[in-house]
Amino acid sequence: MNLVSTITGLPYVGKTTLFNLLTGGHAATGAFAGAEAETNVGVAKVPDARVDRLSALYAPKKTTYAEVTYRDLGLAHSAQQHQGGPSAQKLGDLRTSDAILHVVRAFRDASVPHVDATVDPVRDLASIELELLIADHAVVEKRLERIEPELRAAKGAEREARERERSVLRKAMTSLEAETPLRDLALDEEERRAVRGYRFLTLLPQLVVANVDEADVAGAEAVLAPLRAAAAAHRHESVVAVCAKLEAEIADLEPEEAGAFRRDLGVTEPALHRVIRATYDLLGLVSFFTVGSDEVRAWTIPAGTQAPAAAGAIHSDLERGFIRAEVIEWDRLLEAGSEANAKKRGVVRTEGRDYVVKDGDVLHVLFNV
Ligand SMILES: Nc1nc2c(ncn2[C@@H]2O[C@H](COP(=O)(O)OP(=O)(O)OP(=O)(O)O)[C@@H](O)[C@H]2O)c(=O)[nH]1
Ligand SMILES: [Mg+2]
Repeated sequence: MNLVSTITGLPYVGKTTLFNLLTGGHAATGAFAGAEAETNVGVAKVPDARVDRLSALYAPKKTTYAEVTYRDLGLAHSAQQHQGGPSAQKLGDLRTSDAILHVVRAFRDASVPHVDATVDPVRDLASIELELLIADHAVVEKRLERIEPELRAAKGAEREARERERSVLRKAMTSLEAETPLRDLALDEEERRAVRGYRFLTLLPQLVVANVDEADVAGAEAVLAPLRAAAAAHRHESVVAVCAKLEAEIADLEPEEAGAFRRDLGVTEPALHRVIRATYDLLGLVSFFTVGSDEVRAWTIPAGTQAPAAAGAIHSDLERGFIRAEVIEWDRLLEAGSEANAKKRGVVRTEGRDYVVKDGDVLHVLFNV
């Protein structure tokens, strides 16, 4: 699956700095750089030590990591008079995302201006959230008006579908009027389907990235506690801290120097890794692998996916003609040293259509079309 995560947030909070870090890009940064600019788009490889280890074992022609597409799209809030709120086009771009990566400024550095004069991450989080609530509210309001004449004209199954839609929209309206994002509504599968086409913004999972000061990277908890509390009030929302400026400096170093620098700071891994992993966790995604001398590759599926659908992530033929899958956990394969040896040891399992693929499984799909 091709995941799209959109980086958003107020002006000058470090969105483009983070975007460059995640995607290895070189988009222009600096306060005011992106306020009116185009949306940057780039791809991040999902770092995965398991892929590295499997690749070392197979020495394949090609090693393919999972990927996440990141977009960098700034939003102003309505109270900023010179901006007049987010444009319809930007909101439209946001609607086609799988997740929102909301950057909030926690760094104090007075040399970078703040649109609301003071540094207050919890306030900023709420102010962008409010723009998204307003945008969804406008969609629901318009649709509720139009659905009435449609309902009067509709019959049978069509009428039932419209009635279901109206009932979900009314629930959504109540939620939005209480300034509660739609992801907090416990919609069942049928209700979700009824409103899927509207691509509500507050239905998207949200990863909050607190861009902290250099001084706070090792002990970011004090800065994070109020943000975590704000995020914990909602479903499908979580918080990670990074210091984008520092990470950008480290990214320019040679790997050895970078490692030593990180150790001095007490940071164990690049922010990139934590941000991407948090995105996966938030979206409930897992990885499985395929291996061979041609290619070692990671594939992304929602947790709980059964073997045929997982095979379909590789190719639709594999889903259509699915017979069975040979499965082994990635670390057991490494222990065994080869598939042949793993089979001899009896650690390769044969699984059928009902098997739920686990994070870290190595799959070999047998199929017939
Ligand atoms: N001190 C400090 N400065 C930062 C940090 N992250 C970004 N900056 C600075 O803040 C300014 C804005 O950074 P950008 O990455 O361009 O922010 P942006 O959100 O993309 O800004 P616009 O696109 O213009 O809205 C730049 O001068 C960055 O160097 C940080 O963690 N600490
Ligand atoms: Mg920018």
